[in-house]
Amino acid sequence: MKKIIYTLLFIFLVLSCNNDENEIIPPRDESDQVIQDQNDIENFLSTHFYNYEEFQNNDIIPELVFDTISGENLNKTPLINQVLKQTANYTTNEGETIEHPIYTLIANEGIGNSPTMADSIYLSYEGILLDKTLFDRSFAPIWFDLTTVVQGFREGMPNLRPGEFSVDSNNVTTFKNYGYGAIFMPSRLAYYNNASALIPEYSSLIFKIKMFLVRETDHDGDGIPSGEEYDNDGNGLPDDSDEDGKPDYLDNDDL
Ligand SMILES: [Ca+2]
Ligand SMILES: [Ca+2]
Ligand SMILES: [Ca+2]
Ligand SMILES: [Ca+2]
Repeated sequence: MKKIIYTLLFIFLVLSCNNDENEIIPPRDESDQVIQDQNDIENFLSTHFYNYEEFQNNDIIPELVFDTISGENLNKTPLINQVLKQTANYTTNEGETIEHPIYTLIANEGIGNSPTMADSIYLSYEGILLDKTLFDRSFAPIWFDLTTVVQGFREGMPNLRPGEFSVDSNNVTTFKNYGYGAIFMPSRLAYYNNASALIPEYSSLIFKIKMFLVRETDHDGDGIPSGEEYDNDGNGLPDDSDEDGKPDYLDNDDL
């Protein structure tokens, strides 16, 4: 009996030691990771192009496709010459603010007014890794409240513009002239060290987005659009002017 107890105790100790080891790996330093992510993204953008010729010569908006610049495609213009580069601030738990690049490709311009970072968008999306593995997609258009998505998605979205739609006699809705593009974001503006089944930790992500509609929001109903009170100091976090723990866009007595 004693032997069994000692054996169980030993197994318990081994298991708990292993758990400790798993728990003490701290996340990587954000300032180091962003350099690596920027290199990886810019390498992708320099070695790939998109089917821009199809977008130019087509009444119907084609699907956005990335391919490598090689062989018969050696003369194609690389994405790096076509994307818009901006920086977004990421604020760490310690309060340090670190600049992160976001790259946006606009393949089709769109016609409506761009959303703010806090609006709701009706869109289709496809998420891929830098090795072009698909990790997520919408099978039908979906409404997204931009305050609930990853920072890179939220901060890149105001570069795109929505389109227009018509409904035919069979109640089928058709969208046209919508904004279509892609956002390339470093891992800290996506899921960072939170790996999931299809997204390894520290993955930079690419989202292809068709922006169909934009709906302005006023989450707290105080008459101030959420976009105007979301992140005016630009630190990547929702502002909280009266420091009561409720961000301005959810606080109807903040001013
Ligand atoms: Ca408001
Ligand atoms: Ca802020
Ligand atoms: Ca507040
Ligand atoms: Ca408010």
